[in-house]
Amino acid sequence: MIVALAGGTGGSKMVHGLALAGGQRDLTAIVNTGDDGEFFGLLVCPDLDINLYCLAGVVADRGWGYADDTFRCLEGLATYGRPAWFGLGDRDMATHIHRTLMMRDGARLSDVVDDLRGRLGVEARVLPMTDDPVRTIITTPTGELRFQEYLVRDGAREEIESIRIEGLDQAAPAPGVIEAIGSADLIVIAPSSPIVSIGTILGVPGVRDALAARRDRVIGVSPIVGGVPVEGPAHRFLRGAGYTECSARQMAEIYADVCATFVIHESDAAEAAGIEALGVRPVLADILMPDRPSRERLARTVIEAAG
Ligand code: FO1
Repeated sequence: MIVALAGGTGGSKMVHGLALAGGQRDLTAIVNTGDDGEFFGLLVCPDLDINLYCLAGVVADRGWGYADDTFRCLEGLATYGRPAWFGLGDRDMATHIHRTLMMRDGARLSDVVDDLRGRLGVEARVLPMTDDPVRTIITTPTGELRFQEYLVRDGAREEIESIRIEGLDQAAPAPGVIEAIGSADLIVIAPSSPIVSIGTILGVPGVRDALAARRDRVIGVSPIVGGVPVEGPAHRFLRGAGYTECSARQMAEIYADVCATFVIHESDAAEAAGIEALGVRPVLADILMPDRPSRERLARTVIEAAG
């Protein structure tokens, strides 16, 4: 069994590649829920949905939301003066309505994800990191923002002063999370943000220790190439969390206690010695995943590198 820790757009590509390389039945994705939020009274879980849609083969080309969706409902809400900056498509909205109704009737988030998984024909196991509400709050010079307000509404424009993950200290790992880590043949840390995606998963009490106990079987993939994030404003999140360096080496340092092997881009070969000095084995590969073949190729490299 391969276990992947993943955030949204970057992480889902790695999860998809692992599914292509090793099959969905042997794959468990443990997914960040710190990006979740309430919109129009509906619970929206972007990273879980991106991974589910990706594994189901229905994700839109832009990497989030449902393929070929329409936005009539959102347009209607805008007509009524409602904020429509978060692109919830009509088909996507059905996911959020179904989830919210199930939870109103007492279901846990992990029950909902398993229900969505089955109905969308996904064979891989997809687990939220926790069933408890966890929300990433960003403080900028102009005030506190919910994660999606900072990222999507405001386009991650401002510098971050601090990052607070509400509810994380009280959260319990979702059923199956610790067991999956404990019994996995291989655990892959996807190239998602080390602060607001993977960092949040590792912050769920018990998860970092469970991973550290399997360190020899953990392999990470760098989300940074040439000092620049492959996707999203990871550099802002790093600075907001107090890191001055944005590099593959810095990523390896953040994961050094939980990860024995770290895959970096070939062009970052000069950072390999610094990574080795941390006690982490560096592996050089083409880690960019613009399309299906490159995702599968990287997944095979990761599986082979872990031995
Ligand atoms: N990302 C955007 O950049 N703009 C959007 O309008 C947007 C809407 C959206 C709706 C549902 C969903 O599941 C994801 C959505 N995302 C959108 C992606 C998402 O906000 C981020 O990529 C993740 O939170 C980061 O992992």
